Amino acid sequence: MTSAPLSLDAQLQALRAGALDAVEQASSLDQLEQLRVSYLGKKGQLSAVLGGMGKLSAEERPRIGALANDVKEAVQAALEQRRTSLEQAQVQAQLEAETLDVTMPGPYRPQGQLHPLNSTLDRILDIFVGLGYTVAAGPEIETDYYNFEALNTPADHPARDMQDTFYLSDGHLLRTQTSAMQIHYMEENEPPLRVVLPGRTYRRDTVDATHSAIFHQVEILAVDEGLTFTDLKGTVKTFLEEIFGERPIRFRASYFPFTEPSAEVDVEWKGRWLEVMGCGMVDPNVLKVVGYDPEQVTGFAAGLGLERLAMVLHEIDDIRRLYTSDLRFLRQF
Ligand code: 2NM
Repeated sequence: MTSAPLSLDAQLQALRAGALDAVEQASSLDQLEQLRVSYLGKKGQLSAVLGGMGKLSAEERPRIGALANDVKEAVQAALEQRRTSLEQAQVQAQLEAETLDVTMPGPYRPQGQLHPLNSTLDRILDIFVGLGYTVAAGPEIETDYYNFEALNTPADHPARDMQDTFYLSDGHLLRTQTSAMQIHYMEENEPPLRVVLPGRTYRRDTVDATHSAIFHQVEILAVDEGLTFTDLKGTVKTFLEEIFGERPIRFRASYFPFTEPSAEVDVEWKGRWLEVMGCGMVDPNVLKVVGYDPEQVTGFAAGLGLERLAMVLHEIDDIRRLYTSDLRFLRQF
């Protein structure tokens, strides 16, 4: 027994039922698009069924045509409805996945702070910049000329001793004082000048609580017509008041190869005199060496050890703490 071919009527009804069912089951927009192509596309199932319309009688054709249209519209409507609900579900899922809990604690970002040497240096530089000084820098590897000879330090001076200075095999050395930079600066600049030069310095010291082979100095230099020791004293006093507050200071006669006269400056601190800097009028020999005329200009200079000042200000008892990067220590500042 052969089953009679289904009438177009029945085929359209079956197509509609199948399509509506499949659309209802579709679980993604991709799948839905595949269904649309499969049912309503140019080469889809509805077109295939309608291919048989040519054989229909003239009375049947409008009815089947109207039915085909109904089916098409029903499938289209179902596709549209399903698309809307799938899209809404997708948005809903996305919203849930991206929910932001505004009550959640933020990520922990550890807060760093300046190293005490840097914060101390910043304070010093700010003071001198406020007085009209320019900040400058220079090389750490020097020649004997810039580190000693130009600074009026004679060949037999103890500071030149191999015991005190790091010499490189090619005859260069690691600067033992930032003053070497002043010579470069004066060579490259004409008076009047006011400059503050911070930097790392090197000495062959045995390391202990108050000595380090690598340390830092800050020096100032002013060269102009008519500068006197009084100008130097005023500058030093102003600086120390900014750093330590208003308290007694005293100048003690001293000696440096590159200044004459020279003095050391003490501050009264916790009931005792504390030596904090050296200073003096730049020796005429130094001015001559850089091509200045000591009859025309005079200069004053002063220098201090950065570690020592930071240690006094922060009550640090051992210079090595400044270099060992122990966070338990550094977090205190
Ligand atoms: C000090 C103390 C006294 C100084 C002198 C010079 C130069 F280059 F102008 F001669 N620069 N720095 C100087 C003078 C430094 O530090 C304790």
